[in-house]
Amino acid sequence: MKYTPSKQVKDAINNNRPVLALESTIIASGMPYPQNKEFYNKAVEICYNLDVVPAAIAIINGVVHVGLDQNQAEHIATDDSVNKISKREIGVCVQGGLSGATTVSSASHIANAVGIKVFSTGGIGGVHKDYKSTLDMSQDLYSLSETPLVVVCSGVKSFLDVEKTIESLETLGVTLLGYKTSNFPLFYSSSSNFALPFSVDNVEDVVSVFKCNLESGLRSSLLVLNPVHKSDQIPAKTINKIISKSISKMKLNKIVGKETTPFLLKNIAKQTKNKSLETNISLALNNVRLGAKIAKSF
Ligand code: PSU
Ligand code: MN
Repeated sequence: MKYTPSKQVKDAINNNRPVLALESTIIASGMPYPQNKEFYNKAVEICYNLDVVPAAIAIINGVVHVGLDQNQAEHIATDDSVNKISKREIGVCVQGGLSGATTVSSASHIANAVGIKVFSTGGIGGVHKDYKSTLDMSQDLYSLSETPLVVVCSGVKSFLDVEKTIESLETLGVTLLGYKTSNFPLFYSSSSNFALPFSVDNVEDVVSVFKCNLESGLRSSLLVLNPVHKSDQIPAKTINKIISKSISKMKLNKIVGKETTPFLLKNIAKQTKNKSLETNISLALNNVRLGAKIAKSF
């Protein structure tokens, strides 16, 4: 299967110039329109201001694009027929000539395959709270264990079991590195009681840890935990109550599988009068900024 980088992305990779990979599920279903498109435009602008080439990854009519133009981004941001494509579904999406937004698992897989080293997202997938009865654990975790990439995030999706996810990341051999934090950030909230054993406070150190990982033969990702700015966070106590209410409502409405994330995000946004959306945008842009700086520092 061939991947199709834009001319700009191809030139940058060939000339060893900084490129930052971005997933597109955050655009397709992580945020509503038009905030998703505005988020994308701002992300692109942040990259260009730092002389880094943005490479959002999406499948459009069976073609895997690395680097999207305005029309392609608009398609992903607005078209309801766009599928959510994880790593195992790249092939079926391409074969069927379909369109798909990439998750962390598929985007990181494709980014690595074309030679990109750094990838920014909002929150990764992980172990769900009802794992014991559903076995719902994101492919993201396995993908991170087999993809040598620097992945910048602000924790895991807000409604997951953080403790179990951290445990699984250890089991799967994914290195955790706090960026200016000594505890695992909780997506909407910048700190938690989960201690991170290692942290750094500059991008040069992120790059050198990653290089040491590669030199020691590791093929897993370096997960950089970048907390949301304190001024934009929602206190854990407040947001946890809201998340619990949303999960109850979801169970009442018998929502399962792929529908769970969009339902919960919409419901949390409604209950917080869109504050959760603002926080989500703020942390995701902050991760783009840090990811771009890391890419530049290679
Ligand atoms: N975090 C969010 N919203 C999202 C996602 C993460 O706050 O929409 C997306 C990311 O693309 C992530 C994916 O890779 O959800 C994981 O989905 P699942 O749990 O179905 O594997
Ligand atoms: Mn899942």
